Amino acid sequence: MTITITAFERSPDGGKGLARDTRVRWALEEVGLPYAVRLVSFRAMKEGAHLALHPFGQIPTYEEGDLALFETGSIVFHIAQRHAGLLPDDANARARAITWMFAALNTVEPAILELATARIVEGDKPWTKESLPLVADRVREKLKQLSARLGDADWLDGAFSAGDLMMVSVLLRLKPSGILDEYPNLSAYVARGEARPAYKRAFAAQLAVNTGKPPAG
Ligand code: GTB
Repeated sequence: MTITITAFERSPDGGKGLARDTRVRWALEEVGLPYAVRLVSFRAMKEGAHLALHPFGQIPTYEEGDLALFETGSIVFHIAQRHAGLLPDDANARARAITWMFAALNTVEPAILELATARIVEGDKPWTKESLPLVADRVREKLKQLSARLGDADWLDGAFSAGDLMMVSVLLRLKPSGILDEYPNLSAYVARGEARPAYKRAFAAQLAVNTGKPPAG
């Protein structure tokens, strides 16, 4: 059955892979599922056809037969549940991998989004000069805790899982800030994620959309 996802017609990051279709592409690449991409403009995202798929008028969405999903957590979980490669077979290990997906989205990502909002959306506001260091420290607190848990392991709980895919995707958003470099084991963790062939294919595919050039190779 054809899988179709949506992505920005032109991502504001110009193809750095920070828009959330990248994590869905990555999950699909990890499990070896082919997919099609429908590109949507900012205007189309807020109109009827897209709103029927995504009530909040955002990307990405996921269509497979008569199933339509939104929210990257739900989409990646759906892919991971139905296809081998992203969740362990052992029930307890599987539950822990799912826990890391939730931790990435509910505990780590909100702090990172707050920082992105302070820097990009509110960068010119009078209060940002004072609030930015506080917001950055809230991110550091989460990174310190995550770094302590990861230690010198390659992945968060044994083999690479959907939990790592989501955590690396969330942490990638920090790259432009330089904060990630303060935690060498976390920057190495993110680099390990980026080095995965499936991530490289996902990144190249979204870059091709944003540069108009087909992926190399
Ligand atoms: N919780 C939802 C999910 O995980 O699926 C959030 C989806 C979401 O935020 N989608 C964004 C969107 O559609 C794109 S990814 N925004 C348009 C809108 O709300 O009108 C967020 C994003 C956008 C741009 C960059 N960037 O340029 O660096 C990074 C991340």
